[in-house]
Amino acid sequence: MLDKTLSIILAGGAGSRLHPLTAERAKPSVPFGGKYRIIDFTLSNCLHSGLRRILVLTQYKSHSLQKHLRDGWSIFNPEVSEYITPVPPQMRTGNSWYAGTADAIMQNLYLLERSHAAYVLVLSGDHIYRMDYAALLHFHQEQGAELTIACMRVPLEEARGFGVMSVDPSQRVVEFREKPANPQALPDDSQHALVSMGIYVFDMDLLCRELKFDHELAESRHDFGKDIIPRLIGRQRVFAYRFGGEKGRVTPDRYWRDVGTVDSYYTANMDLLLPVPPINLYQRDWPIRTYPGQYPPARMAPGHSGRPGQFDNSLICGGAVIMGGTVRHSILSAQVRVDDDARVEDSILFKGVQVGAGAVLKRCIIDKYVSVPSGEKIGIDPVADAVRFTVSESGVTVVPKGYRF
Ligand code: ADQ
Ligand code: ADP
Repeated sequence: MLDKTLSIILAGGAGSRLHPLTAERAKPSVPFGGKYRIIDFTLSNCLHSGLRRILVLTQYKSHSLQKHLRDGWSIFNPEVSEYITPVPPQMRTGNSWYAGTADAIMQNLYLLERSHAAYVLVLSGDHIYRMDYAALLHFHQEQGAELTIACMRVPLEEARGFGVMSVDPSQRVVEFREKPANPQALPDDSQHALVSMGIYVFDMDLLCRELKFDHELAESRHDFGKDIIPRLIGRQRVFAYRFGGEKGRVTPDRYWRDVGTVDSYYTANMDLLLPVPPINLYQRDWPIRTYPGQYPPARMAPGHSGRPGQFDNSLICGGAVIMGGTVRHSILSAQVRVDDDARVEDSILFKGVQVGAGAVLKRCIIDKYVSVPSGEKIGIDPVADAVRFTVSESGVTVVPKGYRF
């Protein structure tokens, strides 16, 4: 089945709720976990699942993403480059950009038709998870499904941000509502709902037919969740695949995050610092690939004061230097520098961030190459920060790329 599957990663959405991290880059290209970009998780899943025909559909602010795919997934990992094809928007069906997720594929229908694949795996480029898609494809075939939607339980109050579904005992989907105001709970669990992960396996024939039909509908938004899927329920064999049911893995995969907002992005990063992180970056049979920057070793050293540089429960990438500062429960990307008596806590510092002597950072995300002056305080007073920066609902302060103090 793997040979007969074409994988399509949707990587073109605007990611507006992740602003300002997406001010200059598409969401799949936002740095994650110190050395990765968000899309690396989905691409690694594809490779480790044995998928070898992968299209990445780009659109919004795709320069950074294109560069990452070229450098991380081609030049520095040449053995995988032949499997992955970035596709720019080409306006093949008219004078417009992709209107919605289904339109993104419709505008590239010629790539589907000439692939001679039997199945299309539709994936999103902005989720953090580890998943063996081979098990999903196997389920699709076993059920004789025409469309299979990967799904999982989430707390009821979170469900209104997703496609919410109901299934019968054979796991056939009997109802699908995109982002309902009042999501329906599971029959056996009043606190949770079953939601779509935005991961679909389509029979090629059904997908091509439906995309062409949808293309002609003036009132359609040309979106899988809003238009295509609700229309197929009750008419075609649509099944739900419960994520986390795969057998034979060292750790059961139950962790999946749509990092669509600053708060969900921040929390998913911080999850990597839990005593047992829910996603294992160290599993040798499932490495997350990325751009392998060439950096000198990370270094902790005494600063000018003679006090030692320290860190505790943090991820520290190559070339980072902590000279007399203290870093706690934080993620430091490559080439970050923390000077004398500076304190960094519960924060995420992107590549090349400089933290001057005595500065204090708490619950911050600082974008690439920002230089924080000596003595500056960020994240201590959210009201004052909100005047200068973006502060999330839960009080995480984001200092954007290019910010000058
Ligand atoms: P959303 O999270 O709202 O819902 P959506 O904005 O449709 O997802 O984006 C899905 C993926 O497609 C993202 O990776 C995005 O970057 C990409 N994308 C969006 N617009 C695009 C465009 N015009 N061109 C190319 N790519 C584009 C969906 C489903 C829900 C489900 C959640 C799970 O509709 O039912 O619950 O995903 O996260
Ligand atoms: P961003 O702000 O998102 O990093 P860029 O336009 O700077 O936007 O593009 C970044 C991408 O370029 C990275 O994802 C990475 O794969 C690639 N890249 C190329 N050279 C380097 C480098 N020397 N250091 C880090 N990333 C690099």
